[in-house]
Amino acid sequence: MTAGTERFNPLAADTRWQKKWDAEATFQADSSSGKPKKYILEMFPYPSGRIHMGHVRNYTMGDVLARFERMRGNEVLHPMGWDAFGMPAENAAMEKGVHPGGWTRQNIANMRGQLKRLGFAFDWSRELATCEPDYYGHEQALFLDMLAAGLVYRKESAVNWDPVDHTVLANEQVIDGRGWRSGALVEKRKLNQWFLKITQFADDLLSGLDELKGWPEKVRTMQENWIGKSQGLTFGFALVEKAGEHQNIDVFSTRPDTIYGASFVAVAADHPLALALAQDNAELAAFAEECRRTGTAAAEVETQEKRGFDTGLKAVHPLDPNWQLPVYVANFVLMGYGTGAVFGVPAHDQRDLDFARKYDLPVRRVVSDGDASDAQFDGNEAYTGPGTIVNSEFLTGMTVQDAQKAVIDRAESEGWGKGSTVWRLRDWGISRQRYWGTPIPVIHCDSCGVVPVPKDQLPVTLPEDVSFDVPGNPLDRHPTWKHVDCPQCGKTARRETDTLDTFADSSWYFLRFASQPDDKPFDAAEVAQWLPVGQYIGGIEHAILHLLYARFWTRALKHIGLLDVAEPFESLFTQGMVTHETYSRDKGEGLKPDFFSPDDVTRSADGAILDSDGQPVEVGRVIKMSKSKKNVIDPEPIVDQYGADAVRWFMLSDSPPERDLPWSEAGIEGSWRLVQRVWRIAQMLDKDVAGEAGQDKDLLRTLHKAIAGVTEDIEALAFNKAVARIFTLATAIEKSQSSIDRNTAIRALLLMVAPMTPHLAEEAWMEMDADGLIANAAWPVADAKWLVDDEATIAIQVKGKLRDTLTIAKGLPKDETEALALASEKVQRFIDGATIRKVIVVPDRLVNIVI
Ligand code: ANZ
Ligand code: ZN
Repeated sequence: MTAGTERFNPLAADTRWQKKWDAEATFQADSSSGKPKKYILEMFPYPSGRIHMGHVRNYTMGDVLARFERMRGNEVLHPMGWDAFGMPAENAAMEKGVHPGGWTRQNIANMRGQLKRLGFAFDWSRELATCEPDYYGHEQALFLDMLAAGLVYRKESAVNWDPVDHTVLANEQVIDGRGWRSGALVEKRKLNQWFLKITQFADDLLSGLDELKGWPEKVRTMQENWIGKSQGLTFGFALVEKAGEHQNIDVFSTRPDTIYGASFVAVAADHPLALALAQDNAELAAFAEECRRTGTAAAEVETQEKRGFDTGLKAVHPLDPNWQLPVYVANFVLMGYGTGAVFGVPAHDQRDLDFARKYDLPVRRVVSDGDASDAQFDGNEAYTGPGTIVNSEFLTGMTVQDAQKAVIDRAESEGWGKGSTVWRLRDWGISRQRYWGTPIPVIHCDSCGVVPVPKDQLPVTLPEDVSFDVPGNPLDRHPTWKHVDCPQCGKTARRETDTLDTFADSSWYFLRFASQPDDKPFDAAEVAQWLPVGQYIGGIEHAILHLLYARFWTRALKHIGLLDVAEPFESLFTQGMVTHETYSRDKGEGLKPDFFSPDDVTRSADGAILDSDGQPVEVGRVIKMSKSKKNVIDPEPIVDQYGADAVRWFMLSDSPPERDLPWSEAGIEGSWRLVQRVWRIAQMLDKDVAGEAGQDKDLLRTLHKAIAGVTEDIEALAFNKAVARIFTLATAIEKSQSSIDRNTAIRALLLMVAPMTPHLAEEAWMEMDADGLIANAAWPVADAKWLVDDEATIAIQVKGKLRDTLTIAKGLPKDETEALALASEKVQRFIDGATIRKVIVVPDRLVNIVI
């Protein structure tokens, strides 16, 4: 080939190299390799049908890292698969009359093709889809192991019930309290549901967060809050008069130090005491019903007006038999937390203060804010800070902390309370009354009860012949599927028709990627080769549930003895979103505006017009690409037009990876030009050069600084910085007059862009007559001597006499300076084979060799 093609042509290059990588199995991970192992993982996608820009950004980042780590000599596992069960497939089945399986598999085929066109270095040989029996069958085996280990149980619990469609609804299917399809008001129904005992690991999941130094602080805090460990005192208030069975109200408090500031006791609407009283109090029953309707989600409770119902009962203060407190049923007390009852301290808790002002209850200061310390508390803002206890008998004068301890000690010694820990975390309800999920592998027998499906009968596969024309669970109404014989007694029995929450599927997929035997979910020894995942990359939307569940499964499997790893993800990175401005037209009062796709709009400096009618549309804020706002750019036509490398480059270069990336036409065009510029630089390689290397010191300094910097940047996932450094180097190459040094720099430049723009890099590498694929080449290493700016001239003495001078890079380490000095021919002549007794190095100045 002559001087090379003028322009880089991705149309030809992209497929050529993609085929080559496939044919050579370049990115297949070898579990038995002796090289150091690195596991790079991006959160696997839901096969919705098409890849979106968020995927492209996510997978490009992981890809750069994976390719980089390979070039650095690691054996890299970088797999891809499909989180393929879930509601959208059933919705498609209902709306379009297709089979969820067919729909899902077609989507997977489409998206696999799209991913392949982007040239991601995935080990496709390990591809998996959670909807296939060879995945979910192993999940069923793990479920049975957990069941045997006592980590699974069944309990009656409330579900959302659509009374028109006669079906259970997922939380996402309840919109403003109504069923998403029927529009009917959703009811709470009690059903027997399966639970996983995540709370057994609450303490461990919490303390484990401390070790996760490679996780964003923000995510660790979110998990910590979700687990929600609270320490305090649980104690009983005696009722002055018995209410039915009830003699006592147990409360939980994190602030026992404020016990002398109590002004009321309140119980939840679902508290047994409230339920008992409501039986012959219609007014209370109505109030409780209203509390239930308005919701008890934490966020709602915070914002809604604090309201209560005075039961007329009185509770006795545990530290003063003459002190009686009114007992309320209140809408801000939740039944599912602590004991479902509290004592209220208005001066030091905002909810209690709002409540006290509304019902005109006493507000007594018991913690001094440093200024005021009298019992009279004015104002409507509770004081929740630290301070000295006041107006509190034996506690007065103590710090908040000491007073907490003092009250707990006294309660325990007098026997009316106990120090206790309360968790916000609840066990994980995993039952879904859905078709498109992993069947829960148990059988219900009238004689034997719940019987696990014997492992040799796994997988329990989903029936294919199901219909979605009527609401409800197709597994339940299937004519034959659920009718089986009991594996224990042989009598007629029923299969469980609940399927597993799809979060179960994503709680162990990273283990199956690492090891895929046929006869078991994974091999512990092989998993140990790869795990923990060195770098996990995904969206912040998974900061809580997915990551917590995956951490829990890993621990649970370790607990059972199936695994040796406790924390699955050593480092976590949450990338920013890809955003775009919106185009809309107001449709007048009360109506939702019309949104338009960027494809249908022509944007200019002064605004945008809709192509179809030539009239202006409103240009809105730059926000996350979403179907509802129609501000989505489909990656595929962009890849058609610019090739994979320009798209990848754009994903990396314009914003720090944790920030949002605004998509723009100008941006992708800029990337395209920069890709071409790298190509032109590659063409500058001069094949027949002679002469001495090391002449263009400026270039070499820039080169080695770029190598050191890019290496560091990629390690830190600071891709945009790496790109910037590459361009500094590009400019230096373009200016250089030394063809031999330039060649060195061009080779290194290509190696450095290889993880980012791999097709271009392979193409240029081939034209250079280099051996093999650049994907297999070694990552360049910076030469320390070029990393310092200035040079120093040093004197080299042998036995105190000047024998040579050398120009070296300033700041060169002592051992390297010494090595250079000893390498001098003149110096060697004076040493003349004698034993060197000592070498004195004064950095940047002098080397004295004593013989
Ligand atoms: C008295 C008190 C005084 C409280 C004070 C707070 C401040 P965290 O930190 O979230 O665990 N509480 C207890 N159970 C509750 C329930 N089921 N529903 C609503 N509120 C409940 O919060 C613990 C505090 O929340 C407890 O401490 C209790 O109010 C309230 F100056 O007791 B506290
Ligand atoms: Zn039986």
